[in-house]
Amino acid sequence: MAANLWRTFSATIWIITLVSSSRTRIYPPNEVTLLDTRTVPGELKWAASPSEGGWEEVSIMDEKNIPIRTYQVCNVLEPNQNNWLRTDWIPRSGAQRVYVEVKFTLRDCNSLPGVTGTCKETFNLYYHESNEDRESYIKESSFIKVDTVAADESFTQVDVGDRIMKLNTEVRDVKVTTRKGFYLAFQDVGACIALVSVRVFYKTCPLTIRNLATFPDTVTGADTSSLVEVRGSCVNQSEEREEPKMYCGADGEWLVPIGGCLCNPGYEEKGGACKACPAGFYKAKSSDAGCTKCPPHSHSLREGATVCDCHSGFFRADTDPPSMACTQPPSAPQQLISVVNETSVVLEWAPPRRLGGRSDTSYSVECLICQTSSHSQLCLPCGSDVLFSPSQTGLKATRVVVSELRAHTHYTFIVHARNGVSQASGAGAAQSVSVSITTNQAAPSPVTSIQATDVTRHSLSLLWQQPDRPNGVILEYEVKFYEKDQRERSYRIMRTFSRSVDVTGLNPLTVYVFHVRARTAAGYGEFSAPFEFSTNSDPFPLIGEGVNSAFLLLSVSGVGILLLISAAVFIISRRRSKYSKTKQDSEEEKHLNPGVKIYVDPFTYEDPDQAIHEFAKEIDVSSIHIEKVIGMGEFGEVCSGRLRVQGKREIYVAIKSLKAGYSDKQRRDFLSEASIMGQFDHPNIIRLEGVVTRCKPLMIITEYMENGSLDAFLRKHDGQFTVIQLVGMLRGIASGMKYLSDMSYVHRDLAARNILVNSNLVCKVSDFGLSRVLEDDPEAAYTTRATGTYLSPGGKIPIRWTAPEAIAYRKFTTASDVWSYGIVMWEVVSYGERPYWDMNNQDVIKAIEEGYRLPAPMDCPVVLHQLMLDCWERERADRPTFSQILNMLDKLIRNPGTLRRTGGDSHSVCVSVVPEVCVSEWSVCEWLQSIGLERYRDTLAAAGYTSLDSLLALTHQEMDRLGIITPSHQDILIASVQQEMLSQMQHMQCSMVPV
Ligand code: ACK
Repeated sequence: MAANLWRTFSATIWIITLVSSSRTRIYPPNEVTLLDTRTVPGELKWAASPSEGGWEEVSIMDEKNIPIRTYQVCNVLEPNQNNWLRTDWIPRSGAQRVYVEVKFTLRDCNSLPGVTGTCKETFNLYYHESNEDRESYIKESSFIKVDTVAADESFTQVDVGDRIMKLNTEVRDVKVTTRKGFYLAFQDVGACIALVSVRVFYKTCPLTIRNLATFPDTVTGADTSSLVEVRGSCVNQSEEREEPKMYCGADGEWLVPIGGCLCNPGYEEKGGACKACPAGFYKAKSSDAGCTKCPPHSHSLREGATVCDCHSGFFRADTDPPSMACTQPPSAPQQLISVVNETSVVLEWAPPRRLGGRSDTSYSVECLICQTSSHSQLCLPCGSDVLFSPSQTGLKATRVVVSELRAHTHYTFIVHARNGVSQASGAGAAQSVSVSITTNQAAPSPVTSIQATDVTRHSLSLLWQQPDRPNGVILEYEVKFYEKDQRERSYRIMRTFSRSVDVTGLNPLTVYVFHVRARTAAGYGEFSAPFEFSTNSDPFPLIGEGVNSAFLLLSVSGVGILLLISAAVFIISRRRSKYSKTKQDSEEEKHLNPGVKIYVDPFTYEDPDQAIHEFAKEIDVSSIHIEKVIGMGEFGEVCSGRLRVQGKREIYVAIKSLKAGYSDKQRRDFLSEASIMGQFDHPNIIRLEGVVTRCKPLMIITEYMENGSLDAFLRKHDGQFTVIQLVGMLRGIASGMKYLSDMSYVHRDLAARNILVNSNLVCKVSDFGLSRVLEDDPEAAYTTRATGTYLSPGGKIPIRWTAPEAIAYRKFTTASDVWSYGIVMWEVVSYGERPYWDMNNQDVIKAIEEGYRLPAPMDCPVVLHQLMLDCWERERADRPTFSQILNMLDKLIRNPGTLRRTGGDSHSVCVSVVPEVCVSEWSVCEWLQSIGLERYRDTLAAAGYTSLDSLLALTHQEMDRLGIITPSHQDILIASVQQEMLSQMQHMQCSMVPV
């Protein structure tokens, strides 16, 4: 009956309700259809339960006469209907939520007679997830209900008659995430219903391009509220600006675009893609908005240019942006003018005529020092000492001051103009203009380094270097000094021709400030910066305080001419004696000489312990750390170790100890060395640190000398030093000996073995004590009458080092120390050779008596051997003093050229054009060389000036007559000859050397 009922209405229904259908249907772009009954060709053949009398498949025609499948059921008259219709297995194809769109018609129960209680107007929709696509029967219990679907519209008989469309469309969605696919089922519980079409689909967010990033077709999430985060990828010829991202919403809409991409350089955005810039355009950076026309003086021939190329002759600097026009280097600076002021010059110029389209023009100044000969000009770069203000390169202003130039010198200055493209435009592109100038005379630059040596309580010697830029011949130095505390309220001035001066009459333990300046014909230069030196302290009572400084000033500043004249007279009258008898034999005089400290013989003390405690500091033995034995002395071992006195830093020391079982005399003799040493304070005398007398063994602690004794040291380093180094060592010894002689101390055993050398090659006189010469020197020998020399019995003498008068009758004086010093010189220059080699002592004494003297060691400078011979004068009064020796060595150090001539030379630097009248230490030629005026050698020789004496007669008129017309040369000749005569006053001799 149900079937009949349905049939009663069905034909009419289909005609009026069907929407257009076709096999090819158009769906919304964000929906992917999994099943559409209207596109299925042939029968659907879905499973139905019961298979008979329930859902029935009915094929009908749509309005286009295309057959479609429908399912119908209309068991409205029978109660307890439970008719199931199940679709085929639908693969979910990645979908997570599927939509079921059901189009159906439903008969209004009220329009059916006699169905009350049995007729329903709804049906139920179920789903069941499954991997299985062949489930044969409908297992109702495995289905989950999606919803009860009621019709929005139902129709009646009347409706049908009116042909009003009553098709219902209901859509339900369901999450399907657990299996590969699912089944849908429709449960009818007693309605009159026709399922006209069923469509199953899921939603996607379709492929899209947003902000130049492509986002792929994306299946929506499982829940209605879920958002799927999707990362986009940049379109061709673009790069990521910021990670492109969007969210795919459940309804298939893209939401919240973030980030995006930018077209690469050379490309611009057009219609969501990146297109190449056309020729004549460029885009430099991806962030640039779009392609831009090439800037002036540039072009791009190809598409996709990132920068435009410069036209020929135009350039772009590395730092120029691509948007900047191409430019050119500047032309040369213009109108360069120079204003010379002594040794500086102001250069000014006008900017180049063409700046090349840029505003970064800068200038640099090249400085060349030029010498012009008749044919050519030779220019070399100026030294780094030339100053440029504000700078030499990178100048923005068109003016520079060049200073510190040499006086009277030709310079060429080249001003280069350049800008940012000078380099890019190639070498030589810097345009330039030049000017040549000659500097004027200038005063000398300041002296930059001053040293103090021979510092005593009342005096010191200053040494300094010639100024870096003398700017002419230096005629004189002026030394200004004052007590630091006094500032410049009262100062003293000394003048000297040499680069050293002995400053005397100073107060002890006082800091003095010294300034030195040089004078040339152009006047005085600036004073040097201040140099501070302190005088020494003195533990002794003074006999007469202070040397008369006024006298010293008078003598040094060379009130001169008067003195010189008397000096000249003196020289002539003393021609046979080169060295005056000033200090020899003068121990008594010393006591009378005010201001000179003398040494006190510790044996004059009744109690020798009193002397030791007056002159030596007692050291706590706990502050001494003995490390190793370094030798054997007469009284016991010599060790090295460390001394730490409280409040002072730890120092290395040598420790001499007195071996056990000593006699009183030995104790006294041992300690006498410390009592003597303790009185001395000089950089070339070994320094006493103190003594240990309060416990045993007794010790004498002195400074440690790393290189040990000089003779062994030289033997070890045979031939390894320069002559200047050797002379430096000799100078140190002479300085120490001068100090000792000034203190009236006679050493008696001066020999290289008694000189100690520290790590700085500083030589210090050591080995003091009164009995030692007679006792502890292995070189000391008893002399006998067989030598032809008389002496009191019992004394032992180091024959090879001792002057004949000391050997003969024990006349030990500073002059005999000078003899020994001559032997030390020989030892030093021969690198520790034994004097008189293996001759025996008697033969040595005999040979000396007969006039034999040691010959010059190999490579010995003539001047040094001459000085040795002077020290070995038979007459002790004819020997030089240590002060003279020191002066001589200083002079040699200052003029190292004079050391070049050795006995082995076949020819000397200076070849005399006329025989030297007097073979003094300076020939006229050498002397002229030392003052830089050897050019006048022939002129002076031809005029009969063949000795330094004769040069004293030189006057300005005489020099004018001889053609020596340069005023500064005249001045220097006169000044220098006076100076030389002063220093030679006591140091000139014309004697042959007996060999
Ligand atoms: O030639 P040398 O190494 O130097 O051997 C002798 C040894 O002790 C015996 O006199 C060395 N000597 C003496 N006094 C000192 C010192 N103050 N510093 C270093 N070595 C010293 C000397």
